[in-house]
This record gives sequence, structure tokens and C-alpha cells, in this order.
Amino acid sequence: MRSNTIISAIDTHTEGMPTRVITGGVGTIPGDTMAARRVYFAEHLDGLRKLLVNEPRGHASMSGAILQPATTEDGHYGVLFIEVSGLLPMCGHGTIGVATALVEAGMVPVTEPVTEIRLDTPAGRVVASVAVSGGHADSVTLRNVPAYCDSLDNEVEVPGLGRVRYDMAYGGNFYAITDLGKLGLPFDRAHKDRILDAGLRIMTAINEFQRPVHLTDERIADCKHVLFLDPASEPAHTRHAMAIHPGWFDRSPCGTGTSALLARQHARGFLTDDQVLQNDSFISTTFYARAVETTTVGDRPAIVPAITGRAWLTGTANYLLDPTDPFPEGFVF
Ligand code: PYC
Repeated sequence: MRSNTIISAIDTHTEGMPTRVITGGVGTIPGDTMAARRVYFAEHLDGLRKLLVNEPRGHASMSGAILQPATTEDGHYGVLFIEVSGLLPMCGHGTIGVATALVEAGMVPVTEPVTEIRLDTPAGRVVASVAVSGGHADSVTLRNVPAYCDSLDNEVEVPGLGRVRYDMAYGGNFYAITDLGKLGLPFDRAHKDRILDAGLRIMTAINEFQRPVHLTDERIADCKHVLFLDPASEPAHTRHAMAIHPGWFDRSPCGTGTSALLARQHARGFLTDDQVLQNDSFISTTFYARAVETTTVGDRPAIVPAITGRAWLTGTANYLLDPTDPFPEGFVF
């Protein structure tokens, strides 16, 4: 066996969506905060992300999380979220996968019935409360970074689709929220190629004409996610298809997307106080969300979302790179 790299991982899935949790082999990335480490990683180490998420070690919808030493005094770990589109400021399904792996591998002090894990992410502090019984992580409730509604009733001209109306909200990433029915597309995976194509066109048009930028951190910008609501959705029970750059769907109900949607439901007056939102994914898995606090981001009203979901371990692995491998950064097919 020849390798100039050995990266150890615990593979998980959160309500259907993979998170490759990288537990060793990367070293400490320079930077005093996870936001600074995200910038450094993107500039100097992005080949490592590609190696881990692209084919043949990953696939076109792959995502992962790289564990790092915490950057705060009371943090357990820092986390960088990697996926095929790059490095996310925050990822909800990824955090649920990380928390589940940390408990089941005994990488944090485990207490029952609840183990609290404090994580530093590029978007800020998040806290995972893991429900544990008999050493098993049964579910995770993630206290996310503050989520806010950026704007309601925007319109953008999209080639091939005409004028598209959408709301823009932030929940750790920016989400354009739009009604699938208004595009004349059925909420049905048989039509996934057309839905994905519409999503990619919409995000391109938004980034050209109405690019979102976070109110207090301009390193967080761009719309790479379009949340297509099933028109049969109700205020407290939504179903959606989440189209993501450069061309895939979230299999999970998307933790940061659910947070953004929760902020939008509050901004529209569809939900109040700590009313629970049930949000179903394109493969019919579910996250539950509620606002546990109100706050502000810049001058905007915001909520602190708590998102509950489940993850499972699917494997452990050591990923190698043979020096003669012709694809040191994998490839995109
Ligand atoms: O769960 O936040 C999430 C997420 C972002 C992209 C894919 N999943």
C-alpha cells in the first residue's frame, strides 16, 4: 500500500444526506476563527476537499465536515463544511452528522439523556443537543446561528422561465424560496431534471441582479440554494425540493434551509413564537424546527432556530492517495 495522504473518516447520513466526518489527517488549518480557516482552506487546501467529495471517493451530491480544534475557549470542536460546490459557512445536516459521530465514537464526554456539544463554525457558534440512550445518538437538536428574512416578494427575470417571484432568507446560507406550482412544475421526482434546471437558472439570475450579502459578514454571500415549495404546503407543514449549485438536490430537509424557511414563515406571519414547523425533504424525510429566541442581525429582526433531525453512522474509512493516482483531486463526471 503506497499513499502520501491518509485521511480518516466516519461516514454518516442525516435523513438520507451523507456527511463524511473527517476525524484525522488534515492537521490544524491556520486561522484564529473558523471563518478565517474557511478562507485559508479555500485558497490553499481546496484540493483536499475535491479529493474527498469528488469521484471516485465521493459523488455528485457528496458532502462532508472536517473536524478541527475549537477556536473558542469553551468549544468542543471547530468544523469546516465541504461539499461539491465548495465550503459552506454552515450546514445543518452536516452538524447533525458530526454530533452523532462524536457521541457514538466517544469523541466528546457523553452524558445521558442529553449530551451538549459546542461547535465553532464559519457562520458562528452552534450547539448540538444529542438525545442519547444506551450510548446511541437517537436524535440531535441543533441551535443554529440567527436566521433572518432578507426580503419578500422579489422578482427576477430568468431566461427560459420569465419573471420569477421569490423570498430571500438566511439560515447559515442564503435561500431563495419560491413556489414550485407557479413555475408549472409538479412536486414529483420524475421531474427532477426540469426542477434542477430551473433552480440553477434562478440562482444564476439572482446572483447577477440581486446578489445577497450577509448583513454583518460580507464573506457570506451569494445564493447557491433554491428552495422549491410544494404548493400543497401549509404554514406549519412544508414539503420542498432543494436545488443546490452546481447541480444536485439535498436529500435531507436541509438544516440551514429549514432555518431560513422558518425565518421567512415568521416574517410572513405564518408562524409565531415557538410554533413548530415540520419540513419534509424531496425524499420525504423530516426536520422539525422552532424559534427558541428572537434577536437581530444588523438592523433586521431575526430568530434563533432549533432544528431536530436524526443521523446514522454508515462506515469508517481511511482515504488514501497513491502518488501515481492520475486523479489527485478526483474528478467531476
Ligand atoms: O443541511 O444545511 C444543510 C445543508 C446545506 C446544504 C446541504 N445541506
